[in-house]
Amino acid sequence: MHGIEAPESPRLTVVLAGTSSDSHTWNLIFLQLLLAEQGCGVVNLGPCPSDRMIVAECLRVTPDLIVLSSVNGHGRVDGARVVRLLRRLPAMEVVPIVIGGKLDIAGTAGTPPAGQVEADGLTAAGFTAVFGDQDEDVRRFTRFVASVPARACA
Ligand code: B12
Repeated sequence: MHGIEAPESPRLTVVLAGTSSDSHTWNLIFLQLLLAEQGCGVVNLGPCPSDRMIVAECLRVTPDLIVLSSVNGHGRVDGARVVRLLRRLPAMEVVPIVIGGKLDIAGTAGTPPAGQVEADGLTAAGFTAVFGDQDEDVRRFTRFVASVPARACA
């Protein structure tokens, strides 16, 4: 996806993606703008990227942060699968990887306490942090992004 101004010297490089089954797009535009506002350069893989594409782009870009977004409610399954693939790679062992949005089809959205089971499952699969779809989740995400250090070798 193109057309959103990136900062000239990004503080962080972020790979942003939907999940393989998820065709929702405005969530990704929203997150790209939010991340750009925080001084991040964003490689937006768009909706429905295959797991293979996410893995290949993360290896190519070597981002400071990977952000997955789920809106169709399958993030709990699709996200867990792709984070396990990423965490198997030595280059992706310690990179912060987060997921947020609507993580299940019941609308519990990963927000504790209602979404604690989803959040715990996704953290156990390898995510550094899990966010729901509420305004408070977006605020928490913004604080999280501000706390991520750029890689020392960048
Ligand atoms: C537009 C839309 C579509 C369009 C998408 C077009 C496009 N190119 O984007 C189309 C028609 C394709 C579509 C299809 C489907 N949709 Co739809 N869709 C919507 C709708 C109306 C708006 C979504 C939107 O664009 N919102 C605007 C963006 C900016 O907000 P957002 O996506 O909600 O993202 C916010 C948060 O979720 C959060 N967030 C998201 N990701 C992340 C990540 C992080 C890290 C953080 C912190 C926060 C965060 O922040 C964002 C801003 O607040 C919603 C209902 C609604 N009013 O929300 C349903 C909705 C999302 N769709 C839904 C469903 C079920 C489907 C389908 C399965 C329907 C079907 N049976 O075919 C398919 C799924 C297709 C697929 N393969 O994914 C459900 C999801 C239910 C759930 N997950 O619990 C919703 C909620 C409708 C409903 N009430 O049932 N959809």
